[in-house]
Amino acid sequence: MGLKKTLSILAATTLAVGLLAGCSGGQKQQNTSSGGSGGNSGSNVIKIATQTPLSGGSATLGESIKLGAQLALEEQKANFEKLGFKLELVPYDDQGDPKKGVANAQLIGADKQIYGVVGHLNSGVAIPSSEIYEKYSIPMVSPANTATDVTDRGLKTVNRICARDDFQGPAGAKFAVEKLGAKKIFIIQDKTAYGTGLAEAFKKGAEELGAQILGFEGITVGEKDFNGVLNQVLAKKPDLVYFGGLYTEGGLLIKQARDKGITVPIMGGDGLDSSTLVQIAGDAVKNTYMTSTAGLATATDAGRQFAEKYKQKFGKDIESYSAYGYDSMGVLLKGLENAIKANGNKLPTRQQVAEEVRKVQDYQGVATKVSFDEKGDNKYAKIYIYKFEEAKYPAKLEDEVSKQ
Ligand code: ABU
Repeated sequence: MGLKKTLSILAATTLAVGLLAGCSGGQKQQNTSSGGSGGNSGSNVIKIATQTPLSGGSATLGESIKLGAQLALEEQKANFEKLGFKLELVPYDDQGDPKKGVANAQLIGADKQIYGVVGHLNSGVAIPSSEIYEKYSIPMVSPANTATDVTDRGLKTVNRICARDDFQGPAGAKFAVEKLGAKKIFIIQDKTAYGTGLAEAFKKGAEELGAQILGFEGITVGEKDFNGVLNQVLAKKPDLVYFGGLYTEGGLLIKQARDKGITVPIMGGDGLDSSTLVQIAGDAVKNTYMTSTAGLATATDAGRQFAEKYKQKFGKDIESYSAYGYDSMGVLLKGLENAIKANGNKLPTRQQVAEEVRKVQDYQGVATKVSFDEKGDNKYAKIYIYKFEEAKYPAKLEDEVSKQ
C-alpha cells in the first residue's frame, strides 16, 4: 500500500472515531483544532461543558446535574454579554463509563472554545477524565465526586464542592455505631473507585468505634440478582448492612434483602441519594439510612425557590445533585468572570480561568457555600444523614455533620 493511501485511511479513521465519540451523547462535534491552554482568539463565544451520565443506570442523577448547570449558565448569559461574551453550554454524556468520559475529555480539550467542565457524577469516570482536563488546563468543578483520589492527586484544575468519602464514611460509621447501636456490620460494595473507597472509609470508622465487621463483599455494577451475597448476610446475622454503591444496584439489593427477611437497618452513602432509589425499592426502602453530601434543598428559602424554578423550566422535581450542578456552574462562572476582569475584559487563557476558579472564596450557592482549599476540596462541605421511614424521599434530616 502506498504512503498516500495509508495516510488517507488514517485520516478517515481518525475522523470516524472522533465523530463516533462525540455524537453518541447528542452533543455536536466541536471545533477540534489543536487544544492546549491558549485562548479562543477571534471569537466571543465561551463554552462550558457538562460531563455526566445522560443515559444508562445513573442517568437520573447525571441529568439532574446537567439541568442544574444549564439553569445557572442561562441565568448568567446576560451578565457575560455585558462583558462582551456569549456563553454556551455543551453537554456530554459520559454514560458512567471511564472510557467514554476520557474520549469526551479529549474532544473537550481539543475544542478551544471550551473553558470549563461541570462534572462528573461517577468518581471512577472523573479520575481518568480529569487527567485530560489537567493536560489542557481546563478547570473542572465537580458537584458529586466524593472519592478521595479525585483531589488527592494534586491536580491544579480539579475542584469539588461536595464532601469527600474519608469524611462521609466515618460520619456514617459514627451514626451507625453510636446512634443506631450497630455492633456487628456486614459491608457490601460495588467494586468502583467510589463504592470501594466509601465502604473502606466506613469500615475503618466503624472498627475504630469498636464495631465488628462480619463481611466485606463485592458486587458488580449492572448485576441484578444479589441472592448470593444476601445469603451470606443471612448466615452472619449482622445488626446493620452497609452498602457502598449507587442507587440502581442499591435499590435492588434493599428490595431483595427485605424479601429474604433481612429487617435490620441498611445504610448507604450519597450514591443512594436519588428519587429512583424509592422507585426501585418501593416499600422495602423503609429502615434504610443514607449519608449524603447533599442537604435537604427545600430546607431554605433559596433552595425552595430553586426547586420551583427548576420545576417550572424542566417540568421535573429536583434531585439531590440538581442544586450542586447549579452551584458548580455558578462557581465556575465566577472564576471565569474574575479571569476576564483580571485580563482587562479580554478573553483569558484556560489556565487563567483555572487559577481564578481555585481562588474563589466564600461563594454563596443555593446548596452550599464554597471556598476551595489547596487541593480543590470545599472547606464548607458537610454530610447530611437521612432515614427512609416510608416509600418516599425523606422530608427531614436525622443529622448534619460539619468538618471539625
Ligand atoms: N458520590 C456519589 C456519586 C458516585 C461517585 O462519586 O462516584
